[in-house]
Amino acid sequence: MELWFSEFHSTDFKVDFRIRKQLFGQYSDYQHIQVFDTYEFGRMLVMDNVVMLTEKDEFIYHEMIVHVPMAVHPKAERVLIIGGGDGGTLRELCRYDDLKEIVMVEIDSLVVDVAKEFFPTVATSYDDSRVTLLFEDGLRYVRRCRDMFDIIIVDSTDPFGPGESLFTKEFYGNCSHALRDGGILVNQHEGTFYHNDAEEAASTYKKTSPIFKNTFVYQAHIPVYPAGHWLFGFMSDRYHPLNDFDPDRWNARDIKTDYYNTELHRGAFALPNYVYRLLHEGVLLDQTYRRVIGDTIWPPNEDTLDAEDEDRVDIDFSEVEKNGY
Ligand code: AG3
Repeated sequence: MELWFSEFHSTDFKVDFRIRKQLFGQYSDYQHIQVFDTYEFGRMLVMDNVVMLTEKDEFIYHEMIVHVPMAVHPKAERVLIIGGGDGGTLRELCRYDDLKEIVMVEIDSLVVDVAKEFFPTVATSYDDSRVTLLFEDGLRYVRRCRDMFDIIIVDSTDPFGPGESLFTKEFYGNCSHALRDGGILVNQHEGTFYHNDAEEAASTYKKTSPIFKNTFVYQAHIPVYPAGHWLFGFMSDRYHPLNDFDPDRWNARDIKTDYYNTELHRGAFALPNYVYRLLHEGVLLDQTYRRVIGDTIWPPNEDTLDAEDEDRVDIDFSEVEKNGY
């Protein structure tokens, strides 16, 4: 019998992974955690039915969430990771010899246990002497911090369940206080293609841009995440991700990477027009891609959303057919 795992990227679209074997499945106090051995992507970590990482493509996400801020900050010494229990972000950070301290605040200790047992190439750095690991709620932890970190990296789940509080104004405000002068906050910023992810990406940008002087979004191609395209947020009161970025300084460190490089650093901040529109004007791709199906419009617009069946005959679909919205 063939075994498949499906993740729904929208109500009407899913991806399927063919599975060799389920290696782990358990409810922690916070979420359902599963590990699968897949044919295409190697081992895969799934939380609440959402793919967190696979062995084959995790390098992209972890390199991009770490090396972009590290290549901009001229002298980072203390870094805070919120979430990140699988250890991938920590692994990339530990490659910087001049970091003095890395604090990681993960709410769910089972994620760390599972990563150590099933993902030895990801959870490589828990024994590094610079690391302090705390099992605690990230929001509550940053509330108590003032001027402590040069970089904060929010490596969270999607904004549902345990990750939800890490997408609030309160959390971002507290992060800005927890940063030292010239600090940088980076977060996983959701996707832009499917409705729910796009709404979260737009709302995250809306919440963070009033708090920091520089708020930018950069992108990466991540095959297993929805649409294979994911965003990261870059926020700082002092540093600009391109004007203050020194490629020679980073290249001199001679860190071997499989995705990140200093050319790509620049390119990652160049956003497609529809992404720009989403972030700055809140326009979802769905809105520009309306179409007529039978006697209705999908996705629904104001005319059709509340229309009773008998009213539909009065709706003029020609505009939608012509313009797409
Ligand atoms: N954290 C971001 C996961 C987002 C995935 N979303 C999705 N598949 N819908 C990944 C944790 C890796 N350290």
